[in-house]
Amino acid sequence: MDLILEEIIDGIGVLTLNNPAKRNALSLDLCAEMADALDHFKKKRVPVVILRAQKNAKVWSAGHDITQLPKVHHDPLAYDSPMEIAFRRIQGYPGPVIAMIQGSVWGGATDLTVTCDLAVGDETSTFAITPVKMGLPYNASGIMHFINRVGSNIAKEMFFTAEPVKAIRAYHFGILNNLVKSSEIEEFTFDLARKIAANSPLAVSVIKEQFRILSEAHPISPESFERIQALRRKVYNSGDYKEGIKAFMEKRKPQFKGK
Ligand code: LCV
Ligand code: LCV
Repeated sequence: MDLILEEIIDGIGVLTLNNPAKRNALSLDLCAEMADALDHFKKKRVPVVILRAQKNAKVWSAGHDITQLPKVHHDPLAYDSPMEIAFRRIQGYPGPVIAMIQGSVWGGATDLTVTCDLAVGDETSTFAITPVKMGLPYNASGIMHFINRVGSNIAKEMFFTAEPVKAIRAYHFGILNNLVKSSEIEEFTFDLARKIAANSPLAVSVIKEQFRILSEAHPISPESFERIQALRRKVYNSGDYKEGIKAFMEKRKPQFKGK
């Protein structure tokens, strides 16, 4: 079954998350299909891509497929994991990828949203980043996505509380470029995409790549890099991480012990 629907409508690429039974969880297969679809669009020189869920979805995406997270002693967000590969495909796509959000967005899917170039949401959209709910160490590039988008203090509030941010605040925080009514979001987003597609695709793609290079220009010493890795290893080797996953699978609240 296609976990990602791939269409080209009026010259605009449209990717639809298509696994509502699993709340569009970012499974290994769904992420792989997303990366492939972007490769197909790139070959067809599609200038702008819209990433959406099915119309009026209650849940845009439930985030990383928790049943596929490594149980313990493995990095849950490794550089070569399908979700991270899909994120880098979006960043490297030679044209804007616009997230069109209806419904609730969880965990890695909120990272996906702030990794996209633009985001348009309706009044039902909410955004939560949830590693602390599972005792999980988020990764450095993922944290940078949030700092670059909303700034440190807002990003810390989101990471420390793991609470969903509602549409109005998401708009004020800059998670959303535009907040429009559910009834208007499709037309609004397609108009935005068409406006961009009417400009020079070469200039747009080069300016996007410049943004990427400049926003990632954070010199970090090898020692700092190793310290980040050691800190994260402590977390994904911890009993808390094991308990976090187990609690989700058993559909109960986790009992964290801080080690
Ligand atoms: C696998 C799922 C999921 C799911 N994985 O429907 O950011 S980090 O670091 O935390 C990162 C590791 C990450 O992204 O972790 C995932 C964070 N996601 C969440 O915490 C959201 C977990 N899901 C939920 O809270 C609920 O499912 C929501 C509120 C999204 C939807 O609730 P609703 O009552 O509408 P169900 O919970 O009944 O879910 C429907 C089916 O989707 C599966 C869930 O197990 C169920 O499957 P079955 O019908 O087979 O029981 N599902 C939902 N989320 N992230 N599977
Ligand atoms: C030379 C001009 C100009 C002009 N240069 O009056 O950001 S980047 O990367 O794009 C960067 C390279 C950059 O800054 O590119 C320039 C971007 N600027 C624009 O796109 C605005 C171009 N101008 C216009 O859209 C209109 O001129 C505005 C809306 C500014 C004003 O319109 P209005 O009808 O009041 P006219 O267009 O009739 O212009 C009056 C005179 O000013 C000249 C224009 O050629 C005209 O000269 P003549 O009377 O000799 O015909 N002019 C206007 N803008 N950027 N010349």
